[in-house]
Amino acid sequence: MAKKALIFGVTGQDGSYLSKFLLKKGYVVHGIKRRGSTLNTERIDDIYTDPLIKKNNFFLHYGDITDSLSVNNIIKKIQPDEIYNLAAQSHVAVSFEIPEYTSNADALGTLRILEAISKSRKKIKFYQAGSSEMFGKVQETPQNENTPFYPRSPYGAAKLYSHWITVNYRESYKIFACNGILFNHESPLRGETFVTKKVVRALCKIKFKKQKKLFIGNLYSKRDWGHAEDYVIAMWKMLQQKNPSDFVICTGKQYTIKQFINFTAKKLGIKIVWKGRGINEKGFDQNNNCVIECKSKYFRPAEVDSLKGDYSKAKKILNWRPKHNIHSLIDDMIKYEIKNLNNDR
Ligand code: NAP
Ligand code: F7E
Repeated sequence: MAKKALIFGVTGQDGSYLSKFLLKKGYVVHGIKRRGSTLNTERIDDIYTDPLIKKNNFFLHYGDITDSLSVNNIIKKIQPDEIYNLAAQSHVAVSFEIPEYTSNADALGTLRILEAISKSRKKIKFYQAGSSEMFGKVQETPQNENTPFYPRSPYGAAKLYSHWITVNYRESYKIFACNGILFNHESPLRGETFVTKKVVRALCKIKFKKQKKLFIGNLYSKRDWGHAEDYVIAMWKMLQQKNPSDFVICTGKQYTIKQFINFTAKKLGIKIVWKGRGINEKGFDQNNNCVIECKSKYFRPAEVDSLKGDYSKAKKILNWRPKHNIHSLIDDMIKYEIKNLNNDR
């Protein structure tokens, strides 16, 4: 019989890539979506069909990770073999604005799922979407599974709770539960307010004269950026092992935001000349138009300055390695933006 997967956060970037990957593997996939006043299924519209019209192996249910009743009822009803908890208020800067909600969803949400699994008669495997933001003010470089955590935001602190409660339920109730400690991963489907998508989108629009300027924050933080398509494979692999464990998933390479902008601009044939310092640093194009400007509103109360991971454990045990590098990632994102340039999004 086909395996059943239940995905919390199915409408997000990773939910979309993971659903497509699992469907290709022959899974029946159930996803939880939230009710919104506008449609939020854009990333999965290509795989969803209304079962009243045409049946396939992909089903959607309303639910919310902050609502214990819906979490319990759905798990009881679906009886999945595997649960992937990708649901979260995932924006670090926004977590400073709505810290209580972020903690409810990103910390207690995980507890709600684990509690339902622990009460289930069926053995359900569990994947928790942990984050390199838990390393925050990094205690060593590169970061691996043994690096001490030091979160720098309500988001990072909430994810840290989820990490340890997952370990605790694994040890207390023998649940097959894994923490993926994933570093930044991007794609054409990345949310529009994350820095990579914001940069690629703005520079494509600037190139085709649909936008004049990109307003940006800290140009000097460093990130280890991978492609979501590669990272969802690692999530699945973790749940196929003999024993549950926690894994760092990353590329092992890091770049500044400024380098990311320069790479993207170069690919688009825009030559950026940087002038000024600090908040007054600006980027000018070949016609001396100011196309990039720093704004204090995009800086955070506390920054994670530098992230660079070590995926040796995943390579050894999961036989996982990233296929994409920063250039194939940017190429993929540019291709998508240019194709959709005329869509009024
Ligand atoms: P994303 O695009 O922001 O997707 C988040 C998903 O969670 C969306 O489907 C969202 O639904 C859903 N969600 C938010 N609050 C919810 C709630 N209260 N109840 C139910 N669903 C809720 O994030 P992503 O980039 O795919 O990341 C997936 C997971 O990995 C997240 O937990 C994120 O924190 C974590 N993570 C991401 C990265 C990364 O670089 N992408 C790295 C490490 C860890 P709506 O569509 O309705 O908003
Ligand atoms: O910021 C700087 C910003 O918002 C990256 C989430 O998926 O990855 C993501 O969190 C860096 C930061 O991602 C802007 O200050 C400059 O240093 O794209 P981001 P993030 O905060 O690293 C981790 C692993 C997750 O788990 C999270 O869920 O870029 N930056 N200027 C900017 N960032 C944004 N968003 N917007 C700017 O204008």
